[in-house]
Amino acid sequence: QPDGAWWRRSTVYQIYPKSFMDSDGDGVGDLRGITSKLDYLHALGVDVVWLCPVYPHGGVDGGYDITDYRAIAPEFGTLADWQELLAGLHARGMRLVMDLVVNHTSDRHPWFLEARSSTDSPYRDYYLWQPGRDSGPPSNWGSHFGGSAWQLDPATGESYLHLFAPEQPDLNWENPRVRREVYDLMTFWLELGIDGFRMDTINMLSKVPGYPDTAPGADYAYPLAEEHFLNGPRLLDYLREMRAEVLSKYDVMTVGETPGTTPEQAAVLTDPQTGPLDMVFQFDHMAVDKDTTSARPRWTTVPYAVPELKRVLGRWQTGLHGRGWNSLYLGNHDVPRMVSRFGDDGEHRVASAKMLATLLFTLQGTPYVYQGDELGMPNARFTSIDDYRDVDTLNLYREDVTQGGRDPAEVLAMIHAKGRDNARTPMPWTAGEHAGFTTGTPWIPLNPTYPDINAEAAIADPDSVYWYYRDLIRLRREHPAIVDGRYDDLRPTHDTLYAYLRTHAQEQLLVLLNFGGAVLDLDGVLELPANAELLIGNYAAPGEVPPGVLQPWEARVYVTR
Ligand code: TEU
Repeated sequence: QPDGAWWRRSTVYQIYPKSFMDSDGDGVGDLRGITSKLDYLHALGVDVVWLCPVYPHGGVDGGYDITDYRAIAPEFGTLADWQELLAGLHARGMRLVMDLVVNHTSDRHPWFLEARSSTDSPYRDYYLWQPGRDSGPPSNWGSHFGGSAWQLDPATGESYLHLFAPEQPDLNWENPRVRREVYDLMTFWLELGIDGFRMDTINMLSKVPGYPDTAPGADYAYPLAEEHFLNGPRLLDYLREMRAEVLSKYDVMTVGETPGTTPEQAAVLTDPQTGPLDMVFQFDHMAVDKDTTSARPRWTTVPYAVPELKRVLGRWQTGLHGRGWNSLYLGNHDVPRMVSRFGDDGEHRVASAKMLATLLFTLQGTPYVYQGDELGMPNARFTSIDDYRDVDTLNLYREDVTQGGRDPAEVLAMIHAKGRDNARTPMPWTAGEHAGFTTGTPWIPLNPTYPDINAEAAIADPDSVYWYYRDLIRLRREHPAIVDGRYDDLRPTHDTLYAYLRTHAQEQLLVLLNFGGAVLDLDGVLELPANAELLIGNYAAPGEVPPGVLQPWEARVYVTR
């Protein structure tokens, strides 16, 4: 992994295939739809596309419950369609990263069907089975989607572990045959010419032996036992074996999804010489707006403190500098829209979307743009639970409202703020029927903002969020300080100003971000260097704005040489 590795200089664009572009009118996005939009992606300037799962699946978790690792789900197309997409990307100088989901399979995967048929099945040990305890589950571990992480299987009287839905049984990585299966399926896609893997929940592969109970949650019967399955005892062995057996033979990038990981652990995982992965998705900044005292912090929202956001991002900037590599993201298919969550999706939507993009593109790491964020798409507020599709959201509603008798309005408010469907509505291409996404009925309602916020309108407007992303993507390519420079936070405790330096042998960048809707007077706070040249900003052209004052959600990047 040399310093010049291409993935350090790349911008990645994440596609949620079900919602990107539908070519055949069935209301579900597909591969030919994506291929029809390659010129759009190329014009934006992205280098790499990460495709969320397109494999045959059980229909429970948006493709993350796979039934066949070596094929394409019929609603997305055929392997030939996929090869055409890959060729189209490569012809334009772009690369393709596939999702690797191997912590669990679908319960309809042939391995699991075999495994559950009897305790003697040769596939039994592909999964994690345990006898119950005192007529209850084997341990108190909770699933990410609510309820126990153990599912009793009446056929054999044993329970299997599922860290996500019951339809997503966890694979047994202790079993060398399971590991061989995974290495072989990875090789299958690598031989077809892909450029890397995004590895789903990759730091959950190794569970603490014996599944010890975790501390009980406040009013939550089955707490997440993260300390017993995140970065477990054999994780590094498995990933090092995977690198030796498979990845070391190809010039590809890998990004591991690693919740609950510290910069120190990430430095081990992504060490340029010995690390098994190239970069990680860390989650610390996804926690700044959670109420951590709640029994279920994931669904809570509190206003985030800017100094806390700076502290968390800064800890990763300095912690990995020269030691490993990080990904930069503010949104994806699992979290709300970045402008609604960290910015202002009302009056200052455009300015704040651009300001947040400036942050994303000027830190050290590889930036990930989630589809629609380049348009400044806000959260989708649906008024009825019937409009939502996500298993996680529907489980919450069932547990809290249907079974728990809680006020539906309260729970819908939580879903508006934090639900995963916020990011999963169809990509708005035009102001026309179904936003140009499909000629049929979309599988989930459109974001009602599409008549104003769509790709066609954005491309026609030189001041749009879209054009600003294009500029940032190009800027990042031209400035070694962005990719390789040191990071220094200039005012870590200021309540609304985020000001940092990126310093490199040849140049220094100064980034100023106003995190708020109030005008920010820099007098007495920070002095601008005399020889600074403005590289990019989200307000008027250089010279047209008073330099000593930051406008609402203003962003500026200066260079000094
Ligand atoms: O997400 C795993 C993850 O770590 C969680 O943050 C998850 O997003 C959250 O618990 C759900 O609200 C990955 C995928 O990105 C996600 O879409 C899948 O549902 C999950 O793994 C299971 O494969």
